[in-house]
Amino acid sequence: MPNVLQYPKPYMIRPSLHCLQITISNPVCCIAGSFTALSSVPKVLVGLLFILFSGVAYAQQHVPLSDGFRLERLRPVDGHINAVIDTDTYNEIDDQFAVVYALLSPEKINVLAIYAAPYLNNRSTSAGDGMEKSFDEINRLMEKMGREVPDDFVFRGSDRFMTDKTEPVDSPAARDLIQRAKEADGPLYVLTLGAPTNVASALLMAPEIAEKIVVIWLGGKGLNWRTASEFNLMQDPKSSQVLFDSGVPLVQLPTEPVTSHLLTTVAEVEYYLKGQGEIGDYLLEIFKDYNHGEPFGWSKVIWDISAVAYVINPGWFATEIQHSPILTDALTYSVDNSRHLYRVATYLRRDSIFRDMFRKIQQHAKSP
Ligand SMILES: [Ca+2]
Repeated sequence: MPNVLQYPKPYMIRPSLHCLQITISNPVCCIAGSFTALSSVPKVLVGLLFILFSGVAYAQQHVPLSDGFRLERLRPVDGHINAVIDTDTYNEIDDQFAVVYALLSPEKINVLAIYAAPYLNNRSTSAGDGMEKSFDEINRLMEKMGREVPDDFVFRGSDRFMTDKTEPVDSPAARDLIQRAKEADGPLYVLTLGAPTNVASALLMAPEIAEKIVVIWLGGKGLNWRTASEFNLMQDPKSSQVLFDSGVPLVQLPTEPVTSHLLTTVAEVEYYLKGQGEIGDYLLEIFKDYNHGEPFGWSKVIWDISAVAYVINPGWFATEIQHSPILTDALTYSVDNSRHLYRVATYLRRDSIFRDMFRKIQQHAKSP
């Protein structure tokens, strides 16, 4: 007979689903599970308390915000907001649309600063090179919009990805975000359009800014997808884990199956943007240049405009409040219903978003 059957049944702790979920995130619960072998009531009670407080401690190890406070910050955006944009602008061609769209929406968004984010793909030789190319592209966009770049408006970000989720990458962007967050009267929205290295680093360098910012992140896949992995998340898994673990008020806009609806075509972009000022022609040019293959029947997702559209009109999105997932090292989601809450999008209205963006670029071209 196995020894376990000899223990008195009244004192056994059957591992509940809740305990198993905590065990995933906190190995100390495995120790707590060993109390199954104990045979006195007080020890069992101590074990239960240990399990309970272990879970609470994990959920709050980064930022001691209450879910009430977090839910208030996660309410759909209403009215005029202050925002910064964190963008890997040159990694492909969608950040450019997003930056222009945000700057042409002053009725809703007061853009305080733009941060260059790192990326590494066939349009860069390293994460740092990608950040530099993004920095140049932000300034190019400003020039083509006929805008002078104010001092302290465009900042270089991380020159590398995080290698450990306790070690931030210091950068002018991370420092500016910390300073602006600390000085902000109301919530500062951080429109995060790439690998979240800059934002996660700022949260590690100054965890208290979680009380002052709301992160709107285009990244990861939907919670029911077979993997969480996509370009923004997989480039810097450590910073992505920080975002999900930190407790910062977070709105996730997944790629598939949500922002993947933001498809457009050469025919459509040409119809609405050709001849619509220097910036309209530039956006058309980079859109057409992006496809070096067969353009017949081709469409392209302009992912990043989702984060801008969300703060302009959250009514264009369907969202849910969920427990923040655990992003595993295998880049899958794990569930722990003792974790803090966040908001995740499940659907968006593609036509309303493109209609608003195309209209604003046309109006800009007509303005003196
Ligand atoms: Ca991007």
